[in-house]
Amino acid sequence: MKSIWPLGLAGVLLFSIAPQTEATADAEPTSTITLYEQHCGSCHGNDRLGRMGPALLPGNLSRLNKKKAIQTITQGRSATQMPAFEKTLTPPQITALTDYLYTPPKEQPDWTLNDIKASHTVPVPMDQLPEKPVYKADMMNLFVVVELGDHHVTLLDGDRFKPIHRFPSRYALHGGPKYSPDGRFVYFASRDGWITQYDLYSLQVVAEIRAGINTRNLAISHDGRFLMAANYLPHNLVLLDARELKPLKTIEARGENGQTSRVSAVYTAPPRGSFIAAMKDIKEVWEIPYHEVPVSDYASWVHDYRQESGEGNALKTQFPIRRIVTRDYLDDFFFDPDYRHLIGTSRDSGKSRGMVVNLDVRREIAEIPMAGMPHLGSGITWDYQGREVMASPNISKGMVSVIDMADWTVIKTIETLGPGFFMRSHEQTPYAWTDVFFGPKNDAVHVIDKKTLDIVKTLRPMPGKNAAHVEFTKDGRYVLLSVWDMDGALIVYDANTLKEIKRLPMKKPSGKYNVWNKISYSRGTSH
Ligand code: DHE
Repeated sequence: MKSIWPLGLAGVLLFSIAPQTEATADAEPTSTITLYEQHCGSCHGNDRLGRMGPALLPGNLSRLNKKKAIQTITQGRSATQMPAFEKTLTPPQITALTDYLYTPPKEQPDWTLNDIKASHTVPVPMDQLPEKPVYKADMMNLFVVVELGDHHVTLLDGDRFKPIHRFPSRYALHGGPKYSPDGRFVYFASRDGWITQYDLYSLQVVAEIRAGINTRNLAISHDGRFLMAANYLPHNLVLLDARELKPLKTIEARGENGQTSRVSAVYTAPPRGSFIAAMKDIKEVWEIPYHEVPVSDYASWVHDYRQESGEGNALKTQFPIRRIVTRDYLDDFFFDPDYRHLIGTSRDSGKSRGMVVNLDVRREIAEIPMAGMPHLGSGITWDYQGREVMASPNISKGMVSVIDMADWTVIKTIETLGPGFFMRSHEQTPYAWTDVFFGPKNDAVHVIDKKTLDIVKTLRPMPGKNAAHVEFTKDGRYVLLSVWDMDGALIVYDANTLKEIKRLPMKKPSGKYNVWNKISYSRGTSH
């Protein structure tokens, strides 16, 4: 691997993204690289390989023409942390920066299977772990809470709402951490490619590996054998053994047309025994079955890895790719509860529609007309008047769409105080919660009655501070909500009375993940 940022450079620059100076026509001429480092480097990396923001190399910009790139730098990008630079930079400076982004780097960055293997560490091997937890708690009602503000994770007792432990994470964890099927191990992915396996019994890191340079997310097979990481850079998927993160295989994201692609995300489809990955730069969805892999073969690959440090022969033929060609790119997607359908959207098609892909017949079978930019990845489902509905927030308009999953019609559009990012519910609660993540009213959270589809209450947990992302306790009786601020908090509400129960100060808490809700694939949460 060539030219990578120093890994120890924690998030000191993270909050310096906002434009700081006023642009003037007679500003001193500045070299483009200095300009880039001054305004873009803290989020996208001085080497353009991505940090909190994505990598900015020509190979990752195939869907963005220069005109759109200029528009993005000038006006910012909705649903991301990308600010507008029109008050900071002059039009010629923006054009120069854009040209620079489309200039290939001196050395093409790469991260091969050998690089991945070389990054692998196992501080505490599995056979040295204790049999029982080193503390007392209901292990099924634990939460991990990601604190983005100072890159830490808090492990919380979900009965008493007391922190059990707080430990440093890799820089910029993103996406939901994934649990092993028994809930003992949790796996985190950071935007700069690190995968960490953490033991919730003994409170220590078991293994770590760098699976990519710029990573999207991580999925774990429902049988707990495999992990798959989806990358923006390089353009690939990386298969790991979930026991101690041994790397098994890299799968290049190359379409039928020969073009390579960033991977939008990868998820597990438990009833299918497959990983499902959507491509970002080619119009394809991939199903990669793992259920056909016999346990005995799997054991022999691990043996191969240990003995020869190479890919086992069996690996070369296993994990076939089943391609589904779609009409549009899939940036964001969701599944129905039995994983027969994938519902996806393209963020820049301007067509505002959801594509429904049947994974059995492997083609698009319906289109859902939807306004704005639905955030399907945050969708949830529940029973409504005897049918299954899904609800999705919208990252460009103040609305929640409720969709009938039998005929794919929008049965209600619920107006909200602004565009939202996350939604949550639980089988045992009458309510669904949605935030108003973007816009001036982002301190509000709406509570929707799942029977009437009306907003019944709007809470403002800390006026003036961004309230977002809730998660329920195992029994659905309490809701934990984040206030996304360096002086933020995790606030616990009674899920029925909607009264505040407790407030724990935290540093920009982002997502929180309940062990039981995740391993039981609750319909009210993300998977
Ligand atoms: Fe996320 C989940 C993509 C920006 C916080 N986000 C996800 C997932 C995807 C995704 C595909 C599901 C992964 C999983 O759980 O396995 N996110 C994207 C984007 O494409 C987008 C818009 C632009 C980008 O920069 O990548 C984006 N996301 C953000 C943010 O700016 C957020 C608010 C702050 C951050 O951490 O960068 C953010 N995303 C989250 C969180 C989850 C997430 C907290 C997990 C939600 C959950 O409950 O599972």
